[in-house]
Amino acid sequence: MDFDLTDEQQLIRSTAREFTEKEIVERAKQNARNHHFDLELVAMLAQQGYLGAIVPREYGGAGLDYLSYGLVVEEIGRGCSSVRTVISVQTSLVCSAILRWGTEEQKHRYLPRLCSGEWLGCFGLTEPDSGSDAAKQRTRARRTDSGWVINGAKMWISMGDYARVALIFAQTDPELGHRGLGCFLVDTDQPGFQPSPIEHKMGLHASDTASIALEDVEVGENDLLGEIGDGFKVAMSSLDSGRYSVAAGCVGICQGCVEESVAYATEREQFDRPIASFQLVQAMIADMVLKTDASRMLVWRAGFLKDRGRPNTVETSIAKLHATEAAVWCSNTAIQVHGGAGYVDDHPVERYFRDVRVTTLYEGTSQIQQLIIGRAMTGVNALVPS
Ligand code: COS
Repeated sequence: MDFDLTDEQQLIRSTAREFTEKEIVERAKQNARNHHFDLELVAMLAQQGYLGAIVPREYGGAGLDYLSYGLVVEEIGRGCSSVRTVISVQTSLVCSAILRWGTEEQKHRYLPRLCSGEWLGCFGLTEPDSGSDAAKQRTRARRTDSGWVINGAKMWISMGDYARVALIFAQTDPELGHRGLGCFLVDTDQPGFQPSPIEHKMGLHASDTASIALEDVEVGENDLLGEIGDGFKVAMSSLDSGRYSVAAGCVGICQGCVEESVAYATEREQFDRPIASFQLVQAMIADMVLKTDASRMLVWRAGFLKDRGRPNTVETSIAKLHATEAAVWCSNTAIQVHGGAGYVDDHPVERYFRDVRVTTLYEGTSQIQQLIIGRAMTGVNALVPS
């Protein structure tokens, strides 16, 4: 087993770290304070090649392997989860779906625009009444002479207010259950597509989150991704990539917690000595390191499997479950190390704590990941009544 990164991967990681230090860290605090979705920064991400990192070069992407993509996401995630969210949604949820399920025409139409940042995309799966049970879509797509008309509502959609193209999942025939779902490439520039920002979130203040009303939204014949009936698989395969990206971002938060806690504990003095000299403080830091390393190894394993085209849904769920829970723990503990100083946004740990909370909820709750892992281990599906 080889734990060494290649020279190229090391360069990709150090470049992402430098970019994060130079462009993201300071803006993160101000953007969070001002609840500002920073389009200038989004353009910089595109210029770095981070908006379509795993998309092959022929479609305008950076052509990175998954492990390298994970390294980039970890570094950006250490700087700012709101910025990391842009990368995760654009790359993992939107681009990866088009890459895997799109026709050549769809790939050439959408991927270069998404990778260059000319267009933002969003992933319209969750609904007010359909969260963990993603197959129970109430949004309906009805056939017309020229394509489809969609009516319904979506909820908790990252970048929903800014997206130029939306992947909208909709039911075409309720009798068919998840096999009736379709995934539609929706042009958001039409009156029936009505996003509104969701206010008063606990964290991710610099990220856009929308609810979307869909009223007679028109979709052309050629704007279906895959076939009718593929919709659920499109969603699940995109989430395999999205959960990986969230997990990698959470490794970045864990790493940030370690670095910030070490810096603070070695500088801050109490009882006439640095608080780092107290065993109980060292124990907190040691446990953070433990959780960071374990999470990173799980993310790398999932990336390794993805790069070899091997099944990885369960391993991705393990990485997502572990890394998100670890990041919640680490950010809470990092505040403990900082004491009162960690309760205001002078130090990033305050923002880590608020931003990370959603990661055990979105892209599949921790309980959904446990059920995916439990089903794979036991062969028993706890989601269907016995
Ligand atoms: N990739 C491709 N296809 C997949 C897949 C994957 N990772 N996982 C499942 N499928 C396919 C299955 O093979 C099955 O295909 P068939 O219809 O041919 O049999 C189909 O999808 C249904 O799969 P499954 O039986 O696992 O579906 P369930 O209804 O049991 O759903 C869970 C399972 C709970 C795992 C799913 O609903 C889920 O992930 N929920 C959470 C949703 C979520 O994360 N939402 C947050 C969105 S925020 S962006």
